[in-house]
This record gives sequence, structure tokens and C-alpha cells, in this order.
Amino acid sequence: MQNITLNVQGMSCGHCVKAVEGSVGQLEGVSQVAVNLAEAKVEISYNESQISLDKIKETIEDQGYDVV
Ligand SMILES: [Cu+2]
Repeated sequence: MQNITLNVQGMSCGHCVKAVEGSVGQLEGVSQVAVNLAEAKVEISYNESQISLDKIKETIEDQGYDVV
């Protein structure tokens, strides 16, 4: 299991939190996702044998946010 914190720009409200947590949380292999809106961070726990970090980043970017 990998734990990672991504810096994500563009999240500004509860809708953004739901969009990110919902989309990433749905991915096979992701066991936990938590957005920290004040710090513009997303904490994710995932199984690297099931999903790549690139796929997770892509999913966040597909929702309209920038992973920096
Ligand atoms: Cu928002």
C-alpha cells in the first residue's frame, strides 16, 4: 500500500472536494482519498499493483484540476 499526498490546484469549494474524492475514490485499487481544501492537498492510499499514480493524477486532471 502506498500513501501519497498530491498538491492539487483549482479546488475551491465543497463541490470540488466531492468531485475529487468521488472520482478518485471510485478507482479500483484506491482505498482512501481525503481532500484538504485549505492546503490544496489530496491524500491518497492506493495499491500500486492495481493502479498507477499516473492514472490517479489523470483522473484528478479529468475533473478539471491541476496536479502540480
Ligand atoms: Cu468547487
